[in-house]
Amino acid sequence: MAKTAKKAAKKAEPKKAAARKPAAKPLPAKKPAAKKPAAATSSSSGPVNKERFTLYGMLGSGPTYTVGLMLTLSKHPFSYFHVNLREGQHKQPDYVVKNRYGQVPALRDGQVYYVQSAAILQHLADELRKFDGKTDVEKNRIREWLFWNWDKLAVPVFRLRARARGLRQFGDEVRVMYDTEAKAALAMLENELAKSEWIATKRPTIADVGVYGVLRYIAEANIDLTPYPNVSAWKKRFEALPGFGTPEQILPMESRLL
Ligand SMILES: N[C@@H](CCC(=O)N[C@@H](CS)C(=O)NCC(=O)O)C(=O)O
Repeated sequence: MAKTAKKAAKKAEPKKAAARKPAAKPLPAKKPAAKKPAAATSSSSGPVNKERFTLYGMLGSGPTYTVGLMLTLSKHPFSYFHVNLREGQHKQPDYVVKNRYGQVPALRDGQVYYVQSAAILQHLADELRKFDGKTDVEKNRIREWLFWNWDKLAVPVFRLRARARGLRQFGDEVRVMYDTEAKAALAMLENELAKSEWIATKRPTIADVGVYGVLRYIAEANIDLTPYPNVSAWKKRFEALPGFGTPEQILPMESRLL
């Protein structure tokens, strides 16, 4: 591991020592070890704690971008730890304790690591009260779209993109299958966006963030959005949201500690 990355890893680690202190030890003047860190309680109305979040990921990763985008749109600063997938850092024991699936992204919030970008979006929306649903019906609709995104859209788009970048090899038959699946998902989305400006509610939510995190890469999957004018218009609307940034603007090439 490079020197800067080692330093970054050390700083990004939550302070485990305090949490491991035996509860029975008499320390009346100090806070109880198990207390939730103040960092984990800040919300949209509370003070911003810039040490609260560390995002583990890499620049080329769509799911990492999705999480970085959500934090940026929510105007919440975060530290960033670059995970070197080429060197297999995501399969090393010190990373697998953060993400049991051996994938990026992972998000540290206080002392807890969250994984799976859709689940991370949900956690951030609940905690920061941004881009969230305001009623149970809205929350459920948002969840529905997040599941749909990974079920129907993300997999074919990311597989096609990986093939185009030489990261995955499969033949033309499989390529056509993914292309057909991606276009069927786009047609569905096109139809929905004829009825509403945003995907799940009348406001932008994490459903939009999750879907944008895939459609950002649609051209790299060699799919033209021209036949989907509602999707194209929604994409432009999303890019005009305050705080929006491209992957290159949001994710650094190297670790960055706040
Ligand atoms: N469903 C996961 C997908 C994460 C994922 O596919 N990450 C890729 C990078 S974009 C990865 O870590 N690949 C390495 C591997 O799966 O071994 C999420 O949304 O977080």
